[in-house]
Amino acid sequence: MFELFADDTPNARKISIMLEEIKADYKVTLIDIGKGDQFKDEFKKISPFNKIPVLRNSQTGQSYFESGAILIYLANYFNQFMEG
Ligand SMILES: N[C@@H](CCC(=O)N[C@@H](CS)C(=O)NCC(=O)O)C(=O)O
Repeated sequence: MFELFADDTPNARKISIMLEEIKADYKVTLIDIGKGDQFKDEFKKISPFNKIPVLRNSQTGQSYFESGAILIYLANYFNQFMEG
C-alpha cells in the first residue's frame, strides 16, 4: 500500500498516472499547496524542501520525493517500464 501526498499539479499527476498504470494499491492525501500545507511541520518530515509529490511506502515506512526519482523507484519496485 502506498500513500501519495499530492495536489492537483503536473508533477503529482505523473505519479498518480504511474500508480494507475502499474495497478498499485494506493491512497491520496491532499497537500493543499495553495493554503500552505506543504510548510506544515508534519509534512516537512517527509518532504525537506516542502514540495509535493511525496510517496510513502506504508509497508516499509519510507518516503520518497522528487517526481522523477519516485517514478524510477516505482518502476524498479514493480519491475515495470524499465529494461536492463
Ligand atoms: N523537481 C520537483 C518539483 C516539485 C515541485 O516543484 N512541486 C510543486 C508543485 S508541482 C510544489 O510543491 N510547490 C509548492 C511550493 O513550492 O511551495 C519534482 O519533480 O518533484
